[in-house]
Amino acid sequence: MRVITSPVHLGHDPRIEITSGESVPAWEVPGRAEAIRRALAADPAFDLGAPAGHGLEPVLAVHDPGLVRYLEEAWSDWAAAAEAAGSDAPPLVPDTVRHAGFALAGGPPAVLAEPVEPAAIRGRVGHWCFDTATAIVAGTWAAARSAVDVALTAADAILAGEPVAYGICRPPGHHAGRAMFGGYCYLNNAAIAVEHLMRRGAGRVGILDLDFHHGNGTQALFWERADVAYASLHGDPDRVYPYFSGRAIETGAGPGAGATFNQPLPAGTDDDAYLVAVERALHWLADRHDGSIVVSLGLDTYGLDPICDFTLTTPGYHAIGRRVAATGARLVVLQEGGYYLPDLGANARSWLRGAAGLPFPAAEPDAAP
Ligand code: Q9C
Ligand code: ZN
Repeated sequence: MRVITSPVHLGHDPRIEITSGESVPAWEVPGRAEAIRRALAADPAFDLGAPAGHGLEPVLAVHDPGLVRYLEEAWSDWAAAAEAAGSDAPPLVPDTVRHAGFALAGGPPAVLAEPVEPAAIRGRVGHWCFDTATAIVAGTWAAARSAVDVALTAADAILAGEPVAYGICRPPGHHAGRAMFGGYCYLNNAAIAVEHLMRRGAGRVGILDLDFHHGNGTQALFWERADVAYASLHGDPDRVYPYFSGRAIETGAGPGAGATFNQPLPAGTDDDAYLVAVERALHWLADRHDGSIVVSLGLDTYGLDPICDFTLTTPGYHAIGRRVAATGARLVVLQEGGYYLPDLGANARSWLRGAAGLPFPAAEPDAAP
């Protein structure tokens, strides 16, 4: 199986996130992608390669040019302001975000059509970012762009006839929308891959979002689209992040009415219950795509994940990968979350071996250096 990976993500090391009023060590760390890469490199079933640069055009096909411009210049502006004040710039996190209530204070609808991006650096970040867990640091923009190239190169592999390709995307993407970022995500790798596949003649593309968290960004991007069906399984937003989307009543709108399918799941969801929900999602997706599915693969559904509450297992991932591949669709599998580093590589390997029709590995291979 083709695996696309790039070292550029290493420069994105946000170090901290702000959770429940405290600055804590970031969960979304460079070691995540490294753990996966090492586990796959040690298994001859996987053929690791570098991404090809695809430029900004596929990014701008999905994201607001203002967001792209912002992400590109945020760190240098922030660092320059800190330098002028004689200090080192800390990771950039908003302290005020554009809550929906601000729209009511903005005047008549004509004025609200284009919310104004403030000039101040501390205001700009809250215009685009919706949480306090998604810091910008020196290497963020390069890493986010590189994760997009990883996703697009994996998509190219299935356009060239491969049945399955996997991209070790870092940072992840499914929380990022057209004009917003958050949830450790800056650019929506999966959505950009979907758009790329469609523009190259793949027909309707299905999305199966298996991250523990609801992919609010991906859902919003395709909310009114009839030609992209989005199915997600996730922790119930009544209980967990991102709280404001992922309910079963959310099914799309306009031409996209009925093309979104959410299954919020309870704490403690195990392999068996999860596989039933996967079956339901695949059944729903079956006549809504023309032979390709982009999988947002979060491994934060794992029993030992430090920030989530499902109880999936390493062999469970093998069964899920096998089941998804049994659809016969070509799969572009893109990494999203997953925060238990000791088993992250084994879990990715297990899922992908299932998808490739290979047996569950009897033992961990020796990690390559
Ligand atoms: N106490 C992804 O898995 N904060 N993003 C959660 C936990 C943000 C998750 C708070 C979680 C973002 C790609
Ligand atoms: Zn997640």
